[in-house]
Amino acid sequence: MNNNITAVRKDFYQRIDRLGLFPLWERLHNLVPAEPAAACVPALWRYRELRPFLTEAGQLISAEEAVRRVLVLENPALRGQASITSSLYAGLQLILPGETAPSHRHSQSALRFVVDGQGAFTSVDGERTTMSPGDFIITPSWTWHDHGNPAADEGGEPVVWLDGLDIPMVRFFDAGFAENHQVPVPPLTRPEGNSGARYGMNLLPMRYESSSRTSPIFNYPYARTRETLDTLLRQEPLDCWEGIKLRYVNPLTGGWPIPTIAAFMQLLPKGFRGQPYRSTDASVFSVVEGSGSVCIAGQRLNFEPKDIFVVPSWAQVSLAADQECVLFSFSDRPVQQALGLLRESRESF
Ligand code: GTQ
Repeated sequence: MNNNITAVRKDFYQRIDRLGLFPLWERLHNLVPAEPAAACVPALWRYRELRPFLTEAGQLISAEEAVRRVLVLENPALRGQASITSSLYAGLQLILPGETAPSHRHSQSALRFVVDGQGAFTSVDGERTTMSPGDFIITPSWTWHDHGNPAADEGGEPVVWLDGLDIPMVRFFDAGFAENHQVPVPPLTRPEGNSGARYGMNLLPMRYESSSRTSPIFNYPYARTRETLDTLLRQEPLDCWEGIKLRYVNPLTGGWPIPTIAAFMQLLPKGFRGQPYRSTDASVFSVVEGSGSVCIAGQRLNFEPKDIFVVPSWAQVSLAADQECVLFSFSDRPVQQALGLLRESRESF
């Protein structure tokens, strides 16, 4: 290019820069890429490696003082942003016997996926549910919630769960509010199991109408999920990409359990070698049972139970199981679907 033109343009760019302007033509391809250029990268957290640090955090600070004692899983390419993908947050929360994480509420929706230990409980708007490994539990936007654990002499043991929240999404919209309850543990107003009986049995109370966009079930227990996967493994053809994969559902609508977050559970039979696929919804996986590997954009990562890994948007991914594997995952699929942005592609080797 003519040197003079280059210099004249550069001068122009400098003069408009002062007014907070820049020329689109210099950056158009970055702003409107031919395909997703994900900001996040593939990553895996080995539970075996990080568990001792959770234990240490448990000695460092109480749940009461911390409010939420969580080690946040930050995507290596998104350090400082409390994000595991561009739109989602994930963290591992520890609650020790006898502890209380005081009640608060916020615009952000949360899911809890129980990873280690059992018997802790979470309360949502006056109803409590007890946690077991593999349970998928929801805290809807703007509902009061506290967490607790029975004292050691009442059988309490350390419990760890994976928190998944739409924190980056709500931050993107600058739409977040939060407040603390006046008391750490507000009184219970319904018996345990009430919402499961009301909404979780393929039946609904007459004249029930909800204004919430979130599923009225707040614990989807693992025992039932596991049994369903097992039955379908014996009765259904395997999907070549995903094995047996089910999505958690809001029984009122047939839609997603949380307006901003989809959640899934899948079973890969021993020896499964999945075909490659890609999707615009980046996914966070928590390994429930079995060991295997995931190949993400040509990079193979081996996983064991309780490990967590992340698959970026539009990265080619394939799953392989050495033993029978059960994988939980979540993504921002409901939002992409609502906006007409979701794109998927299934490939074969
Ligand atoms: O349990 O309410 O990991 O408010 C981050 C923010 C958990 C919670 C997190 C939260 C919570």
